[in-house]
Amino acid sequence: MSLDVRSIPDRSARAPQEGRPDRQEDAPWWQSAVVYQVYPRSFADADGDGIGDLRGIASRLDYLRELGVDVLWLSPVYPSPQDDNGYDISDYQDIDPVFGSLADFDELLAGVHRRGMKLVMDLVVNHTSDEHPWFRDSRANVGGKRDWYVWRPARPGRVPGTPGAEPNNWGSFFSGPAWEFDEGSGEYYLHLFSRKQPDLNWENPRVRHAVYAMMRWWLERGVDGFRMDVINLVSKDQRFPDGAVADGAAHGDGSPFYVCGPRIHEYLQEMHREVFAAHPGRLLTVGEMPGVDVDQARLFTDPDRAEVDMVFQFEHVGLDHGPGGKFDPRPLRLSELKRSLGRWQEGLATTGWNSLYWNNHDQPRAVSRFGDDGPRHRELSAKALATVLHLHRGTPYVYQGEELGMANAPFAAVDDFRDIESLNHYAHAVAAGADPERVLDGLRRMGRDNARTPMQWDASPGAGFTIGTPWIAANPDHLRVNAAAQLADPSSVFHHYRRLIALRHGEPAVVHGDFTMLLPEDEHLYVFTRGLGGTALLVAANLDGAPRPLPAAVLEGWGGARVLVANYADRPDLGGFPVLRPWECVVLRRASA
Ligand code: ISL
Repeated sequence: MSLDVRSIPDRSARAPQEGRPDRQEDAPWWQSAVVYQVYPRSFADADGDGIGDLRGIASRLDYLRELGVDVLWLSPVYPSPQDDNGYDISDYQDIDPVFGSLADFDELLAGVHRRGMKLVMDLVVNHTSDEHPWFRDSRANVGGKRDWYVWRPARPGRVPGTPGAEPNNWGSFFSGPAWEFDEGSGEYYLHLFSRKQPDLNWENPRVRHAVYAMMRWWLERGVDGFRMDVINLVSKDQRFPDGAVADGAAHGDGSPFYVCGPRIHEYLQEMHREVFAAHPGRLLTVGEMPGVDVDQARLFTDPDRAEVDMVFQFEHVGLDHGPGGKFDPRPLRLSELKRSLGRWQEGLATTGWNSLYWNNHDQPRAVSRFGDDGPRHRELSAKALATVLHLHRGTPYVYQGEELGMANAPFAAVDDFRDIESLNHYAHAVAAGADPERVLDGLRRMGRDNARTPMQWDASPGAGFTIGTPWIAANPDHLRVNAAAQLADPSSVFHHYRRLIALRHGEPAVVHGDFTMLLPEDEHLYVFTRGLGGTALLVAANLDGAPRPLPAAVLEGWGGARVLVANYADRPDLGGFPVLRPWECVVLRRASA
């Protein structure tokens, strides 16, 4: 039987597991799902204040339905001083007025559910805002809250509050030391991120149970799961030793003492028992886990261990970081990318599950980073990258605007940036003597604000995002690159994503098939097969701007196979054209019966 994505029935009309082999009968729903991440600040602004909001999101749900995604992951919308755009939370059980109200939230959730989709909340519990009442009480040492956070005295023999007197040498992710001095008590508190994001003390069972109670409250309100921010950093080595100091670094690397720390599995199993176990089969849980390796990920996602469904790993988005870190990027070698993603496919093949992503609110735009955002190849390369990712085994995540091939923004000067990570990095690097132009260049290429410019709905002055002044400038390319234009064009990047998502819903081999990487050493071609029972898929992509021949051996046995997806309109099959044109991709299917 051949399968044409255009003939795949609408999801709402489909009996989900019908006709699948036994092995897939009981597969969790999220294995065949596609998640769409919304960064509320930048998605849609209903009230014209220049900042996106919940009513804005609600007004765009039909667009997501048209794209065909199953789940909406909402980045934080809780009350927050917005030091880190909402990843610094001052009240876990309310909505920030800038985004709306709890009533708006309930309406959004109902709208999501009415359309047969689910909604996953961002859970940020490694740290709170320093303006959270828990931290205020902790700092003032009232209400028994002192040990809800991580407080330590100065390094022995040092004068508290003077340079170098921090309890240890750990650096924060956002530049500077990971400890902040508190005049009132003469002690320091730990903050792995900004000084307005103090780390909670997970050693304290009261903290953990307060978090679990809050999670249950959201689940009772109807949300369908959690994306858990840096959840593998919550357990710290209680000795808090100094970390190794790399050449030229101002601070030590504390990560060996808090990445997948001593009690992390115990905590996640406890959370599962206390929160998730009451909702069997209903939720999606994904742990964001910087520094996690594939062996750890298998433990986290082994269903028998009852921790989380899947993790976000960072290996593939770290491959282009240079010796000076993420803001000192180096060219990506395709063979390294394939080695990395291939190892994750293999490592989680029989136990656990992958999440798949190129983009999120912390990463520069994939089409600029791994593709080619110039006029000739932007659409082709966006489609090729999407095809490669979506044909892997795992749950794909689409970040807002990725489905339009949105590109990095042309930031002219440091004043154009808003992100605390970029601004802190600039200030520290320039103060340390770095060339400001070079630092800016790093921010332009790798800065998180590239992902945070307004969603490009149409060609109007506010990009259809706002009628006011956006909090961060819209990319001027919205005149050409926007949803309105792409919805009307069947050959657009948007419709390519729609086809890939439909393919996942209709083709069990995409969801459950095994994975075999071909041509691992090739620096231009990304080629692999998927197989399930008598069905086989061949995915071949040229991730380069020059034509590249496909080795004949790859095509053996694929004569006459049906093309399921392609990004050049005139690609009938591979038989007569074993050369892949610039950024060309193709997915073939053959079935033995
Ligand atoms: O982008 C990064 C800094 O280089 C990452 O290390 C990022 O900080 C890390 O992936 C954790 O991200 C999450 O937690 C942060 C928040 O700023 C990010 O937006 C969030 O995704 C602190 O809550």
